[in-house]
Amino acid sequence: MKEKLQEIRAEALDLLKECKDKNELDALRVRYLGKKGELTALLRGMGALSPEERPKMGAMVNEVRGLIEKALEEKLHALEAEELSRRLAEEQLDVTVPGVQNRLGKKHPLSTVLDEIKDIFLGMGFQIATGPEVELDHYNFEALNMPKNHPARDTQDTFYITENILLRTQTSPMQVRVMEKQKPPIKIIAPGRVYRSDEVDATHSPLFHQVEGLVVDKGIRMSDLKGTLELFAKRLYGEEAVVRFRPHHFSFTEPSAEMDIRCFSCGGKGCRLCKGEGWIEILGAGMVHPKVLEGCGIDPEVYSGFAFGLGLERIVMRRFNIDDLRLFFENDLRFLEQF
Ligand code: 2NM
Repeated sequence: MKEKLQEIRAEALDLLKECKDKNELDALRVRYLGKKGELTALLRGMGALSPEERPKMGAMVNEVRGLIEKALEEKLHALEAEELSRRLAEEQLDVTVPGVQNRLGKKHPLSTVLDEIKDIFLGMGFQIATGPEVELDHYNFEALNMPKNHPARDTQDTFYITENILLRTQTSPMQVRVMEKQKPPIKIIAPGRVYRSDEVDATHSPLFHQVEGLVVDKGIRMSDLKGTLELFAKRLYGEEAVVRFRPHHFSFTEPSAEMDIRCFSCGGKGCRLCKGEGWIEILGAGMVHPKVLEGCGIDPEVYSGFAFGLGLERIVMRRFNIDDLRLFFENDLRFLEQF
């Protein structure tokens, strides 16, 4: 029996040395230490021994069991260490290899100036309203005091989708939507894309951008319009900017005006930029027509307001000396990278 025990011990330790993975290791554990394992079988056979020999033999079996357990444990650690270093070698990362360089994009010049304009009005307490580019005739024309057959409609070269659905020709429909939903005080700008069926050339595009503004409250007067828009011009063009207002006509405002700034290129003497005028038109504006307020559910006897609208492209073209509006929409990197 002693010999058998030594045999098992030698064999188990030999096999353990050869063992290559955890599965083999588990199989060995079962074979030697399991319930039906070889050591257990040996213990069962102890009934045949004399009472004096039994404890000695028991102690020897337990010693061998301990040895095998210890060897199993060590082998397990060795296998795990081997596995770890194999994976570390396999998954090695060279953190010094340079990364893939992504080319950094640039802000579109229209966005640069639009963001400036938004910041100026946000700073004056305006909120920004945006809405659909596909509009109902009602919002684009009817509610702005331009009923069907109104002559002002002809000047807008509208893209119609159906008789009553169109691409907005201005962002004022957004202001009508706000007036219908919200009680005064209202103080918003509506920036966004607008569409007109123009022939494309250096100064015309079927898609361009407007920023319109609207202020409605009790006691809003023409002087509020003038003060707000002059402040806007000074923020956009610098404190030295000089503005003037000329009478004009829009169906949705009464009275109406256009605001010019003194030419920043020639100082008012007349040059190529201002076409000899000495002044450059910046925006249109006026006191919101009582019919427009009324149509939106705002009592013109209680409230009054002013509104204005400007074309973004023309302002950006003058700012950066861009002579062809088509450049904004062609996505030519040679153009876009200059800003
Ligand atoms: C302009 C010029 C003058 C304008 C009017 C309105 C509204 F909705 F309140 F009636 N929104 N925008 C307006 C007024 C737009 O663009 C040159």
